Amino acid sequence: MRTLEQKTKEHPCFNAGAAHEVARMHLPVAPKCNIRCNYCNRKFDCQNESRPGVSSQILTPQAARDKYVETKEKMPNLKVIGIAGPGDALANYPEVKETLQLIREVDPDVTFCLSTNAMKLMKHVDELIELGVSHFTITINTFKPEVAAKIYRYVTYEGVKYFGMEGAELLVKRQWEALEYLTKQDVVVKVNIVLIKGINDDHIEEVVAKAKEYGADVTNIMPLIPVEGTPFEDMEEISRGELIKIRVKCNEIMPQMMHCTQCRADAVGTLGSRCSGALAQ
Ligand code: CLF
Ligand code: SF4
Repeated sequence: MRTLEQKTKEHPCFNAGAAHEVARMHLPVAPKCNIRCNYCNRKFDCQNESRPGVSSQILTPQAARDKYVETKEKMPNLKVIGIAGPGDALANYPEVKETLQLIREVDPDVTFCLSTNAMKLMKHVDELIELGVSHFTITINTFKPEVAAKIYRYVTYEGVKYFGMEGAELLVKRQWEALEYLTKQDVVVKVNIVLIKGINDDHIEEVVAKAKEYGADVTNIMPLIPVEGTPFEDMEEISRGELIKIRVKCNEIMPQMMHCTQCRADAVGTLGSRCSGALAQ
């Protein structure tokens, strides 16, 4: 059985050195979402952990297990299972739980990685850790509710939709609370930050500093890619050069992921390889 340290060493997102050696497989078992980001078009995958403009076929937990077994036979370097949508993993908790349980039955050692907006993380975190999830990603774009109110149209909590500042305050509070709790557990934690020009680009460094203060292991600044049909469709994109500059600056604060490929919710393979459609093969 590999230790947490070995699993991190052999995780293509958490260790750039493993990006071309070790494969990860996303299982698209989570179609629903419990918030509404202004950069999201729900015809496509969750942008908090994915390349926009592509949609994934949804798998049942059983089909996901079968797909994993089949893929592992062909891809012995497959060491990480990620749940990254296409909606929010925890808005589909029963399916996610069943998927993880079914895969553990056939492979006691594969690394479990999960990405979420954290709205429901506190409710499930202990059980997720018991199920074997060792690597977590939370997307946190700000700590300012007034900024969050510009990014999120609403959040759903206990069946009720909260709009504007009310929803923003709720989400921000729950995200940072979840981060603080998670980093005290024996797991590895990444914070994804979607950089949106004119919205949160003036305090990215502060978000990174706060993530560090809360105990995150790494942050991943991802550029917004505007998607047609969303409120942010006309937003200006940040250039590659500007992104690198911000990442390098933030790297002085805490470790940065520099090699994210903004892959899709059903991506399979190493990060450098063709990041799409592999499930259909
Ligand atoms: Fe998937 Fe994300 Fe786990 Fe990696 S992706 S759930 S941490 S196994 Fe990786 Fe893809 Fe970037 Fe995500 S390259 S979008 S950071
Ligand atoms: Fe879309 Fe992901 Fe935001 Fe949900 S969390 S609204 S799936 S971008």
